[in-house]
Amino acid sequence: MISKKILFLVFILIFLLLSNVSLSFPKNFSPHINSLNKRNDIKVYNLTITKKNLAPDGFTREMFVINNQFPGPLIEVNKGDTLVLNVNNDFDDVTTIHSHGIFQRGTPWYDGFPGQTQCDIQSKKSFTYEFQVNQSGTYWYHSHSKAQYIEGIVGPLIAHDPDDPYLKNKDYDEEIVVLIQDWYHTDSKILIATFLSPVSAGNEPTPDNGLINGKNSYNCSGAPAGSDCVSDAPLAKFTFVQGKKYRMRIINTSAFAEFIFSIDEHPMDVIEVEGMITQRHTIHRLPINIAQRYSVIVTADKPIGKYWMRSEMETACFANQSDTLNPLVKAVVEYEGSDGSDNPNSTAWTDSQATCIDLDISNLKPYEVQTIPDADYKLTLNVSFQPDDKNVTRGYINNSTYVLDSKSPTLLKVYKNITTFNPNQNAYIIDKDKVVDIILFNNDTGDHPFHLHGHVFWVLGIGINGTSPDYNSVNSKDPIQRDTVTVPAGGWFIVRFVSNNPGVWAFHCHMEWHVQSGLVIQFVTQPDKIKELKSPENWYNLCKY
Ligand SMILES: *[C@@H]1O[C@H](CO)[C@@H](O)[C@H](O)[C@H]1NC(C)=O
Ligand SMILES: *[C@@H]1O[C@H](CO)[C@@H](O)[C@H](O)[C@H]1NC(C)=O
Ligand SMILES: *[C@@H]1O[C@H](CO)[C@@H](O)[C@H](O)[C@H]1NC(C)=O
Ligand SMILES: *[C@@H]1O[C@H](CO)[C@@H](O)[C@H](O)[C@H]1NC(C)=O
Ligand SMILES: *[C@@H]1O[C@H](CO)[C@@H](O)[C@H](O)[C@H]1NC(C)=O
Ligand SMILES: *[C@@H]1O[C@H](CO)[C@@H](O)[C@H](O)[C@H]1NC(C)=O
Ligand SMILES: *[C@@H]1O[C@H](CO)[C@@H](O)[C@H](O)[C@H]1NC(C)=O
Ligand SMILES: *[C@@H]1O[C@H](CO)[C@@H](O)[C@H](O)[C@H]1NC(C)=O
Ligand SMILES: *[C@@H]1O[C@H](CO)[C@@H](O)[C@H](O)[C@H]1NC(C)=O
Ligand SMILES: *[C@@H]1O[C@H](CO)[C@@H](O)[C@H](O)[C@H]1NC(C)=O
Ligand SMILES: *[C@@H]1O[C@H](CO)[C@@H](O)[C@H](O)[C@H]1NC(C)=O
Ligand SMILES: *[C@@H]1O[C@H](CO)[C@@H](O)[C@H](O)[C@H]1NC(C)=O
Ligand SMILES: [Cu+2]
Repeated sequence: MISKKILFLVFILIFLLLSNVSLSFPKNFSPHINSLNKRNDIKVYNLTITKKNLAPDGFTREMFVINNQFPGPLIEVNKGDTLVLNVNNDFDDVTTIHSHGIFQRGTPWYDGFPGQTQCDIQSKKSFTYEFQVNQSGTYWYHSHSKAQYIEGIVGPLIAHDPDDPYLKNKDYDEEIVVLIQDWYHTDSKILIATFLSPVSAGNEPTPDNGLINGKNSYNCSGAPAGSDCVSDAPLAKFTFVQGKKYRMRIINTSAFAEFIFSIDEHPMDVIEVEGMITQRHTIHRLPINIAQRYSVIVTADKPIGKYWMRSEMETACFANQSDTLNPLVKAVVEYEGSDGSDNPNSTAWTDSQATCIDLDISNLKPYEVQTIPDADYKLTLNVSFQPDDKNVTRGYINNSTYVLDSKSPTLLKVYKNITTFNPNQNAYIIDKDKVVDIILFNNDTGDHPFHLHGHVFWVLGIGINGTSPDYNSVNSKDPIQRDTVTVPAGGWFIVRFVSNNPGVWAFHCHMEWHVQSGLVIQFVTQPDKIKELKSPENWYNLCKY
């Protein structure tokens, strides 16, 4: 007879395996794809934000950590779950948290955009964001205040779908999250002050380095004298088991730099673009702009050994080049069973890739056929950079540069029945349930990754400098849907979204420097319906300080 004690232990073990409790996950981010059976659960995360001296790449600087971690903890939900984020602001400035790509349907006050959807979370105060996630895919969360996300207030947010066709078909065994970003050694307050002064002439600060999952090495001979800097800091490491298939969820959390991502000698099959499952599409090198996300399936079918993971910064897109920047960010993919401490000697893919533009979306097809509605409202937006009356170069949309009004969020104004806004709020009211096309022209010599809050849009077409948009040649049959799209220098795009989510939704360039310089608009959608939604007490209390 088996003793009750053993039965109990076996029960505990099974419970631990099935539940979300992690016994030990030594790797950076290991999503739990085997805990999908619970539906409509409530997932609670405490995010305590503090400042700390850390050296992600060997160069020590003051930065932010969440729960003492950088990047912040992996947040995981299943489609249908309610996510509760208890944010504790434990440092000396205001903050906010935005869940990037999450629709916030019915909870527009939890979108986390200061001056648009909420008042700031004051220093030493807490705030709880609580919303249902009815979507699946690869997302991230970050501060939407100042330039805090590029200094550490950032982390991955994965929404699993038990019915994901690639999961059901056992096309992958495990998941790996890869966060790619650029990295600055100077405090963002100093960088912003310089950028928003006549001295910069609009040239953005050039990153000092790039990171993969918060790690890289740096050649300290490039650091200012007296810096606390150690060369050859350890790189991020990913372990592959030969024969296994991995879903790699790649998230670009850069402030400025675009990257091309690849793993030596391993092709990748794209299967997801920002929540939309696509048909398999094999590539070798993946361009991924700021705030964009892709899932790719990588098969560990090569000889046991070590291979470079490469994330190449596209410095050609930078206004200023840097002598000390090593644009090739590397991490190590190590097959279990490979020996020695030597570096990989693998060979890089050499496929050419046009620079400073998105992955060619004409090769990506939705997994499921969609019906694309016709547009009944077309909005033309012109992007430009111009010196203002103080000779500071700022970003303009239709000749108006956005000015943050953090004390009086637009959503709060809507609840006060105010629907006329200062022109510098760049507010566009969309009254009815409408299908909206944004035709955006870029009159600037740089490319810009534009992100729409609260929605995904169909990308009907993207054109480079010298071409003009033409409804006869764009794809309104089977385009992909995403929430971040890059307009090439001198080029244009047309995106289409269904405006049926009452709220205040930012549409902005995701380059942090350009948010600071005003390349932002906001859609106020269905103000009457907003007022039918009962905004919570804790949200009002944020404005009482
Ligand atoms: C979050 O913090 C609260 C209060 O400090 C604590 O009671 C709770 O257990 C924490 N929850 C998680 C999931 O860490
Ligand atoms: C999520 O989906 C369920 C079922 O379709 C629906 O009842 C609920 O209102 C949705 N919630 C949100 C936030 O979209
Ligand atoms: C404005 O700034 C630019 C770039 O720094 C400079 O070349 C130009 O002379 C300035 N113009 C005025 C009117 O100050
Ligand atoms: C860009 O380069 C110019 C010329 O080298 C330099 O004067 C300027 O300070 C640099 N700007 C930034 C933002 O690094
Ligand atoms: C670091 O940079 C210095 C100066 O450019 C160079 O001489 C040295 O070889 C570099 N070290 C490494 C390990 O790349
Ligand atoms: C991430 O986006 C930045 C900014 O557009 C870009 O420079 C960088 O190359 C991108 N990273 C990857 C891996 O594509
Ligand atoms: C890397 O080195 C190993 C061991 O020296 C060798 O067997 C392998 O062929 C090398 N791989 C490449 C791509 O050069
Ligand atoms: C935007 O730019 C396009 C092309 O440069 C021009 O035809 C159009 O009139 C401009 N629209 C606005 C609103 O400025
Ligand atoms: C933009 O605004 C400025 C200042 O109000 C004005 O001088 C200029 O003509 C405007 N440009 C366009 C293209 O409307
Ligand atoms: C807004 O207007 C509605 C009806 O038009 C009214 O019932 C409500 O009291 C007003 N709210 C405020 C804050 O003025
Ligand atoms: C586009 O840029 C050119 C050159 O900088 C400028 O003359 C023109 O007014 C700009 N047009 C718009 C619509 O901003
Ligand atoms: C577009 O191309 C034309 C012609 O080559 C060039 O003069 C112009 O500067 C380019 N515009 C931008 C914004 O890159
Ligand atoms: Cu931009």
